[in-house]
Amino acid sequence: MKKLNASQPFFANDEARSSPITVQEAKTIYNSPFNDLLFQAQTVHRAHFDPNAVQMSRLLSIKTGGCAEDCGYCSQSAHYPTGLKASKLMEVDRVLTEARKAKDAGATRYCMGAAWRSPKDRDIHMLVAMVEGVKALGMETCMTLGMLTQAQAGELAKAGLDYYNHNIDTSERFYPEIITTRSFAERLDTLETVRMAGIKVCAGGILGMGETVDDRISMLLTLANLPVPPESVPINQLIPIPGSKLANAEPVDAIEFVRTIALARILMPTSHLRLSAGRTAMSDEMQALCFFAGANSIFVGDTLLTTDNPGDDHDAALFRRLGLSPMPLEPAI
Ligand code: SAM
Ligand code: DTB
Ligand code: SF4
Repeated sequence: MKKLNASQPFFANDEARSSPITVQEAKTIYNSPFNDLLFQAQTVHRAHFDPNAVQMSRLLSIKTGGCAEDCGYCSQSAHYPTGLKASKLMEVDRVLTEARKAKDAGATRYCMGAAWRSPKDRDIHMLVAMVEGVKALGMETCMTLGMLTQAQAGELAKAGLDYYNHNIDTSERFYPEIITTRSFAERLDTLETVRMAGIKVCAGGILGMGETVDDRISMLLTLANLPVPPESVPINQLIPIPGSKLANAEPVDAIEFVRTIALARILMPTSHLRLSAGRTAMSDEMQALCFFAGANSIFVGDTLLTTDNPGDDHDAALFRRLGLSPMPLEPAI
């Protein structure tokens, strides 16, 4: 077993490395002394990113609630009495008005989410118009719409969609305890469809659903060992939704959360790692540790899809306290 040694950084996706990283190797990294783990993660982080720059994305729910899937964590599943009102697909103009506000507030990526198992072909022309409109504002575009066919992914790619978010959420083992209306394998199929269409992949998961540490490690290994690791990896802390299956899930331990972020950074050195849902429940100190462990992206603004987010004032104060600055958009080549 490879021993973690702070003076010999362990770069999982090193060019020199030909074999995928093993479960045992990942466990060794995860379980190393906290200071060694964080030093290692920060070392990897600095080799690839400006350590004080944080990418800022903004979310909008373009179609809310009434979803056919039974995801146990979600406010939008029709299977649970969460009290959320369902709505139709939002008009393109309204989406663009909201995107403009997000850009003015400093966001560089606009992420549009729909509570669907998969989009209907008849909706694609509106989705295409949204992507084109947001791109024309000079922002990166991201969508999360459920499963896609090859043809749908192709249309969205042609419109200029930069990223597609599709989370694997947890380990393959634990997945059926959280969602029964679709499989882990279907999730991976959609990720492949998106990749083949030439869209960048955003895929991550949720901590705090009752999974074990081994499940978290397994989830990260699945992501890191994809043929090409996701360019963007959102790590969400469960926001417990009253009425949902996971309303009373045991909260994840903060140190374990930070360890998971550090392992994700070490396993996926060049991916943007997003400290996603759940920041309202985190202290500034915990968020600071997450940034030190290699998180370098957040959702900004006072709402996520259907739940609260810290908001611009709080985040501006946090950035000031930590000396962080917004990551500029890379110029398109
Ligand atoms: N319907 C699409 C799908 O499931 O792929 C897109 C929207 S869905 C809300 C996007 C992701 O948000 C989920 O995969 C899950 O990881 C995350 N999410 C949803 N509800 C959450 C909650 N209550 N707490 C934390 N993360 C959540
Ligand atoms: C992701 O991993 N987190 C975002 C985004 N991808 C689409 C969604 C978080 C949703 C939090 C619960 C809500 O607001 O409904
Ligand atoms: Fe539907 Fe997505 Fe929520 Fe699952 S996570 S219930 S697919 S909106």
